[in-house]
Amino acid sequence: MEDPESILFKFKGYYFYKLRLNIDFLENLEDFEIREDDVFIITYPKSGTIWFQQILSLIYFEEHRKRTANLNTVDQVPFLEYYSKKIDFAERPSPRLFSTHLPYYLFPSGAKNKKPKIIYVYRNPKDVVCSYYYFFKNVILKITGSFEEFFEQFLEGKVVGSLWFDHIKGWYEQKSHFNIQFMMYEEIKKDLRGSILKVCKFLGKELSDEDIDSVVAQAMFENMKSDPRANYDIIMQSDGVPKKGHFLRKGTIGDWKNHMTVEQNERFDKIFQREMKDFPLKFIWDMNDE
Ligand code: PPS
Repeated sequence: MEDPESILFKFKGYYFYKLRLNIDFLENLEDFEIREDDVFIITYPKSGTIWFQQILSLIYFEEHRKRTANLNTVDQVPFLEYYSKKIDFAERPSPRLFSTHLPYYLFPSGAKNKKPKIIYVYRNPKDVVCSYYYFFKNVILKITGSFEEFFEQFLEGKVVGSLWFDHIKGWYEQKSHFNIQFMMYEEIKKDLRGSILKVCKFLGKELSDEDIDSVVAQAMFENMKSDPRANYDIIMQSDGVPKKGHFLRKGTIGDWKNHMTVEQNERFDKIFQREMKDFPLKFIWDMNDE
């Protein structure tokens, strides 16, 4: 297994990708000027970030919804701390849409006063670790090791996003300081339309039934996977290294059962029970779970 340090950058106790990290920006992130009408998607990696980028872009941009302009989702809802193109955020018209993997304590402090809308999307961490493994193996191309090795790294928090448990608990415990809506990947998967309506309500966006139909259709896994504006393949190709994988891999619930051994699963359950004791948000581990 390649030394994880070769792709990681540690800043104030939290691991970032070195690649495309805007380090100057990071140093000044605390003071980044927040607007009241900004909207943020916050995720731990591999929890539905690009899915929600697509959903937000479709909700906010009629030209995206109606396909009248050739918009790349990632440019419509750019990452705060990573860039595919350098963007002057101060010049961007409101409402600005962002995505980020930041932990609560690195988030711009102005958010506590300005109360921009924040959507925190979380996913069951067994599927996160599987999705993450394939991402490193086939997309980032930096690990040649086994799932077992990656699993250990994930449990140690030696991955981008650091410890999954700290990320979600941190945001949840701090929720009263923010205007934040928690959304579960698995619920979105099971009820895409209902989830989009819930998000529209939180955002104060009223779309016609026809517009909602269009958002739902274009946010479905198969449709995103085949849409070059939404599937991120363009970003993967941009560093000139041929990749074997895709950001949109399986998009399902319970793939962990195909990867984790009984022993790994039992260990994970024990850690989960210890770390998430009294944590009130629900988790779904299987497609058939309610
Ligand atoms: S990243 O690298 O952190 O931005 O990755 P992220 O986008 O958070 O997560 C990637 C996983 O989300 C799945 N995905 C979807 N699932 C269902 N429906 C739709 N429309 C969708 N879009 C993205 C994607 O397939 C990755 O999960 P896996 O399990 O690897 O397929």
